[in-house]
Amino acid sequence: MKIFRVIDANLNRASEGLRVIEEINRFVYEDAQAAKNIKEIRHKIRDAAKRFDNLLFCERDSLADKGFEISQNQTAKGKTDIKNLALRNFKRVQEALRVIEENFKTEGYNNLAKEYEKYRFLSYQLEKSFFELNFKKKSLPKGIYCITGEKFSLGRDNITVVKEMIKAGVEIIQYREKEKDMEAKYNECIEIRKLTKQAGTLFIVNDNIDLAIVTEADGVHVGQEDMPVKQARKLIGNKIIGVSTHSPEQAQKAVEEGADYIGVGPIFKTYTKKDVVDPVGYEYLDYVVKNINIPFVAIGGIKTHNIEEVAKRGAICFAMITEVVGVDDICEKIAELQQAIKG
Ligand code: TZP
Ligand code: MG
Repeated sequence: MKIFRVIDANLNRASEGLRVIEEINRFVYEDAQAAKNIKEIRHKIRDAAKRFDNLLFCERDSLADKGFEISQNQTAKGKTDIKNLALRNFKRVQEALRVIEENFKTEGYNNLAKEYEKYRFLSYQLEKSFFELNFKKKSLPKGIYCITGEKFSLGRDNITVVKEMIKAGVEIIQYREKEKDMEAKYNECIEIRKLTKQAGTLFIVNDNIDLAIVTEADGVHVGQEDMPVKQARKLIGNKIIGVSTHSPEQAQKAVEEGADYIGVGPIFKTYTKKDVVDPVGYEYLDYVVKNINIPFVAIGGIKTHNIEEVAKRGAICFAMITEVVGVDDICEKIAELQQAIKG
């Protein structure tokens, strides 16, 4: 039956397409879970028609395929990139599954047709998450971006302070700790990762990319003296990379190199950070609002009394250390700041 020749060709097409996507997930994005998901559907697609294996083989006559030359010509055309390669292969898989489904239907194999329809819908979902995960621009949450600073925390440790921040409902917390050794930082980050995961709060590690990776943080924040974004990206893959910037040139460079967001500041004088550059004032903030098209967070000396003005100039995310960690009631302070942002 000729339909088995069609089905055979399209089973091969679907599995090959999936294999290409599987390898992209595995070797390019090093996303073991996504690769596993693709592998599972690839096997299911094969197994569902297993009882027809003999028929499928008998009908196969690849060298006599009249379409071979056409597809060879198409393959020869131009170069592509990973995004395109993945997209083309998802489409290829979906088309092949549709063909299998329709052909089984014409012969009355309705349950099988339904099964392949299910795989086609699954592949739409996998396509969506692939592109969301690997190509969607990441955004910063609106509102308060909390940063730890144990020595300003009125004797409380970082974990206690983080718990208060989470209780107050902040959506992003950065672990910044300049005094402790790696082991102490690692232990704190593991605990903070657990707490932030439970709460659905983004967790960013300052400076140490290795620490961000091993503690499964959502991302890293690097300064101008730290590892450049391009190299950091190679290590941290698809996770968030934020970069501190103090000038239009640094902002442009961060965008070109693929940062997910930039820190803009210090807007005001701050005594919290050692070797801090002079305040950049509103001039640089205004430049970023007008010219930079990735998310940014304003930082440096932001307090209840000046946050409204920073917001009026176009900032929607505000990072603070002392204003938050240095008060008795962190929840009350966050509520006060959130109110002040609204003006
Ligand atoms: N980067 C620029 S200013 C700054 C950092 C980490 C310190 C911000 O601390 P504070 O207490 O909110 O001024
Ligand atoms: Mg740094």
